[in-house]
Amino acid sequence: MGVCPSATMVLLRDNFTGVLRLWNRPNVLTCTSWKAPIIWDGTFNPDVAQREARRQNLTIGLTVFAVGRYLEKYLSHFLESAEQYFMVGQRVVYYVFTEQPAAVPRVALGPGRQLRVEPVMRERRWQDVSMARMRTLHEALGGRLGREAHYVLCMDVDQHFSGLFGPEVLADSVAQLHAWHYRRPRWLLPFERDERSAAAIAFGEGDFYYHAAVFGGSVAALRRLTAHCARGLQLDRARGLEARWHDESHLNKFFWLHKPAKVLSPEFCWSRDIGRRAEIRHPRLFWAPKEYAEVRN
Ligand code: 2GW
Ligand code: MN
Repeated sequence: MGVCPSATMVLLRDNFTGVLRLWNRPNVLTCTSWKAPIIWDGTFNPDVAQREARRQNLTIGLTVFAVGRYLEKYLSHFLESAEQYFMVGQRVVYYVFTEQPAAVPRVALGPGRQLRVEPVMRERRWQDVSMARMRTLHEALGGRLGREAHYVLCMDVDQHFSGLFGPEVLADSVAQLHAWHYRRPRWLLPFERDERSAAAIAFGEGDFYYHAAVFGGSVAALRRLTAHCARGLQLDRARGLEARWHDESHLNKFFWLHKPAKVLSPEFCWSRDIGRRAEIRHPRLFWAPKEYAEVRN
């Protein structure tokens, strides 16, 4: 990994990031070949991003699905940690999608922060729970969520915040580097390779492998993203196919075709199971330990 020579330029042009601490980060890739910043701790000034977001009077949405056992198991910790670390000082609206609205924990919310519960149906297979999110998000973005938020982050629920996760992450479209794959050579990335799938990415294609546990952007950009992914999932289903990593495979195809405007380093969604890495200074979000046997049906 090398320093992108134009990282300074990119950061200067970006309203949501500062340049003050850029040079603390010599050993990681800080911009993509299409000149989007890859943000690492030390490459942005959170105070500049904070002030800029306040000046624009932004409302930031955070969507999360909590269906079946995932509700009792993960939702409180996710929301309580979000109250502590997510977009502190901004106007925030949480959208919790669940089939058990009455069971949503009552988390004390700070000023300017709201929580809305959106009822969804329960899917039979866990793959369908995960994949149905794209269609549901698309509809929500076309409704109240889309009217009240300027930017939206869409996240998995089986994780919790561990550090400030602020407006420095905002951009028209935002993708998350996958913690397990960011150091791997391109041919080893787990893209869908079956050419018959709408999510197919050929060998020699694909920029990075992105994690579907965190993605975001403006409402308009997310409408396009969710439409693309929902359509791809539907096309595959009609052909009796299911991509290797479900909705995540389609998300990766979308970001290959429509490059993200900002990329988050793995610090923004880290797994403790990976162990210590010199470049991971300040994890902002941790995966919950995987207990598939317990929660998968
Ligand atoms: C999912 C799988 C197996 C059993 C249950 C569920 C499940 C997921 C569920 O019962 N209830 C539920 O609300 N979910 C939601 O879907 C929840 O928000 C969860 O975080 C999300 C994705 O499922 P998860 O976190 O178990 O999958 P991961 O962590 O392996 O996720 C990656 O791959 C997925 C596709 O296989 C998605 O693309 C996900 O965004 C990725 O992070
Ligand atoms: Mn997850």
